[in-house]
Amino acid sequence: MTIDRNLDLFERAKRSIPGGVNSPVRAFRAVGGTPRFVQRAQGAYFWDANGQRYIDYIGSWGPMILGHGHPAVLEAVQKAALDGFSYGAPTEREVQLAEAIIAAVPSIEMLRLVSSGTEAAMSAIRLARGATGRPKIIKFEGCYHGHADALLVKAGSGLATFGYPTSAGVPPEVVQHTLVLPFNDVAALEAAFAEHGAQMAALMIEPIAGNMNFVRATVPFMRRCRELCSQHGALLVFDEVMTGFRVALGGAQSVYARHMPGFEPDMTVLGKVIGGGMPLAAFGGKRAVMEQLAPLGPVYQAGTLSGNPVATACGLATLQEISRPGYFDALGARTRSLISGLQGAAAQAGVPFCGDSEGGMFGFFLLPQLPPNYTDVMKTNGARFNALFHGLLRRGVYTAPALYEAGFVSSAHSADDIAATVQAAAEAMAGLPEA
Ligand code: KE4
Repeated sequence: MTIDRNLDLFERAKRSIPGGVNSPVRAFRAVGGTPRFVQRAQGAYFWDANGQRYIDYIGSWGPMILGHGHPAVLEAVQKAALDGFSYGAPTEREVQLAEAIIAAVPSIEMLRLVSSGTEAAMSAIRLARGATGRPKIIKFEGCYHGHADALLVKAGSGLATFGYPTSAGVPPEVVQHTLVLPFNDVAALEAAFAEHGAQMAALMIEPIAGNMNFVRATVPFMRRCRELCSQHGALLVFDEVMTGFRVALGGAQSVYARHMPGFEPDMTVLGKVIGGGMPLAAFGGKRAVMEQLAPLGPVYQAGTLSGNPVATACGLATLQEISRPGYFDALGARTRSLISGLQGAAAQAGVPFCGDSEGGMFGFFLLPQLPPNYTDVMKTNGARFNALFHGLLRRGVYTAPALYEAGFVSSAHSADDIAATVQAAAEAMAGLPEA
């Protein structure tokens, strides 16, 4: 009888780590089954505890845009580690990384490096409140900005009422200033600003919402976000932890600027790709706002490992590789070929399917058309999604273990990997349970 080392490790892990994982989505609770414990990864692949190879469309939830173990990144990390792991003092490489990010994202004049997207988003909210002297913030249903208390909120009863905590341990008064609105709903947005505009510090949004799979903010909706923030003196904060340096070198904001010349958010939150797989994130924006941060200004923010010298080496080497001419054109074409291949397989199997992608980020739905908001995303038949997930997994294709998560293609994914994935999907779709 063959031993399943993933199962053994999962049972062992559950004895010392809550749920056996260090982040909930890894536990496969939404899709069922046993999480794959990764032994090693290289390029577009990882191998699990049983030695089974998978084509990896998660890539650490976005950071591994070059694929695992890119030689130039590996060399940079190995070299940096020899010079020391952490100093708690400034280094030249932090300045180089800040300059590289600022060069790629024109809306950012200054930034602060931190260690996670949660920390970056939390700090951006505090800074927005400190800079404006206002308490209230808007977020959108289906958008996730990390697990800071003020952002663990679900929509209130009425559209313009404040939210309720989504987690135990968050007292209602902590989220009393957080308004949760439906994504892509201009009327709800206008009502919220009409009622609370004078108190509004910030509107935080995932421009392409990867935490409800892949839902774009429409251009008219994004235009109103920008207009209403400007009109009421609130800061428009783009959470580009997932989309930054993933959908384009300039992030999703550069995609919107193509439709609205001159479009810029006031602040941007970054993570994932800028660390290249090491713990590193950032938040940045206009100088006048950023200079409100300690030690210059009254808004406190700090971190022992912020700007860590090994992480900045990893991030800088990653950004250098993805800044090469034509990198995103090629990555975008490869990702589109995956979506069109899956669409063809679904049509062949008579399965309702739609998908979308931008750069190296994609999403697909077992729905006839792209959903504009979280309510519609969740109309997906969960049993069918889970059957497809496991059908792909059994065939060595690792996609997101939840229907509200996005997928990621790296520049290490070959045309053959895409073809193998489409073939696996065609076989898996042929046997899906009825909707
Ligand atoms: P972290 O604290 O996990 O580094 O970043 C939080 C965060 C902030 N903003 C956006 C848009 C994000 O997508 C994330 C984290 N993304 C999830 C995937 N949906 C990370 C995976 C996980 O939670 O394990």
